[in-house]
Amino acid sequence: MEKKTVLRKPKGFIDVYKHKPGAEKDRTHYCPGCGHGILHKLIAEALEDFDLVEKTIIISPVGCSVFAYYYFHTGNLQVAHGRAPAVATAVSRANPDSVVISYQGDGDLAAIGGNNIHQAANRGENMAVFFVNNAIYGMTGGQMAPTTLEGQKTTTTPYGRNVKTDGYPIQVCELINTFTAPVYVTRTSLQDMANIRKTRTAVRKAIMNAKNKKGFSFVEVLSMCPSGWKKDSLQSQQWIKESMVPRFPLGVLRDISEEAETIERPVPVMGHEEVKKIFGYSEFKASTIQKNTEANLEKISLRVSGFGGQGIMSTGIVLANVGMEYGYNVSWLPSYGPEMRGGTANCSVKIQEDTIGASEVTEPNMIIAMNQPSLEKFENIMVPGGALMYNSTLIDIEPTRNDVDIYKVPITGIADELGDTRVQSMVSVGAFAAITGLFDPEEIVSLIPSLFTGKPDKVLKMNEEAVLRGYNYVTENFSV
Ligand SMILES: Cc1ncc(C[n+]2csc(CCOP(=O)(O)OP(=O)(O)O)c2C)c(N)n1
Repeated sequence: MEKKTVLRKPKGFIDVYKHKPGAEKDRTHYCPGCGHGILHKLIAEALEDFDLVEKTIIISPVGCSVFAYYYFHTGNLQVAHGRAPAVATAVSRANPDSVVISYQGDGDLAAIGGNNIHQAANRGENMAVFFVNNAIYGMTGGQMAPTTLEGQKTTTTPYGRNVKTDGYPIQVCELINTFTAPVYVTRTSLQDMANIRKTRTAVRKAIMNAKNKKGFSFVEVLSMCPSGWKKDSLQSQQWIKESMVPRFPLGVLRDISEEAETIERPVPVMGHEEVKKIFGYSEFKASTIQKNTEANLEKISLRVSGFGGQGIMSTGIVLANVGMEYGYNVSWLPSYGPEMRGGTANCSVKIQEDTIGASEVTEPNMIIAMNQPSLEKFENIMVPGGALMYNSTLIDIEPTRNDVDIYKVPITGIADELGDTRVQSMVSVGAFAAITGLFDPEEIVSLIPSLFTGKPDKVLKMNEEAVLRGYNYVTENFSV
């Protein structure tokens, strides 16, 4: 039989990378010649080969690899700058049977996160750390990192790193090797095929150590950054060989993986009593509110969106709270992006019977668009058959989707009629109840005092009125 070569992505990768709602890509965001992509591939291949994709949780850092979670078909967490080893510790301790990977750059791991990595190494946490040393802060435009070489020009050392003022490059592997607990400490490079193969071996060893609960494995990988170094790909590989390797010698500094004992730590378990003590709950009580078994729209994945100040977050919080009172599983995830300064602010809300996995809503079955940019941004990512409600007081254009139910509601106008634009969020809540059939407006009204504790009666009254007006507008103008 003729041998056939099939070229495909390893199963450790997601097939289509959904960077932004609506933007699907088959390639990563890394610059041409960057080493991150190569290391990602070695990890993804190993996870497939060892059948560990399902068991692995990758902690991605702040840095160029901040988006690793778009690529790996594993569990993913993206964490604050330098804190990956601390989060990886928690994940590893709470899920001892998982394979935990802390993936970090040199700014992340050796500068802002310097202490974090030392403490995790010293405790011998069960994790594989992949440390990408490209001698620079790549993501932010090429500033000096702790690993920047003597004399190396960066944007913050334009005359070259001066050891008299900037200190010496930190040899992180050697530092990690001073701790007693780590089982595997090695430095490899991506400068050519032979070294990529050695990196592959190191990646596999570290991952297997994590799987076999051997403890802390540390793989430093010298990696190209053509954009930050202002070199082309070949020059970058050459530069690793000629300049980095003499300062950061390659090879295994420690390998006691074979003889190391398997780590067994007690899994921290928090029972009902402890949770009660910490959060001050009186009792978990089952909902007494009757659910509507014939709702129009269920398993709500909602995006509420508009200008900052339009009560976007409140709408989401109120809906999530009402959902909780009905006994649904709920989540609310605000998005405070650069959008806050002028464009759109938005939040994701899920209300459903099933357990909620991810709280970000990437494929909404409902949107509430309070301004035009929101309508334009979010209508395209809706699933067919969903419900699109938009604020016709402020939006002059028509939605373009014809495979979803459209609800044109003068949300701001109704609130203004009631005498206070701020109650527009509760108009949306009432309209939501009518469109989905999920909540009874009278139930929402009865919950208002507990949702707005401490507010004067007049405010409560106006919010109650707003819910009913929003509800009635929908039932009177649409067949729901
Ligand atoms: C608390 C905090 N401080 C600073 C920054 C800015 N910042 C973003 S990435 C980065 C450095 C990343 O460099 P490195 O870890 O070497 O990763 P690379 O981008 O080179 O892969 C910095 C300083 C930030 N995002 N958060």
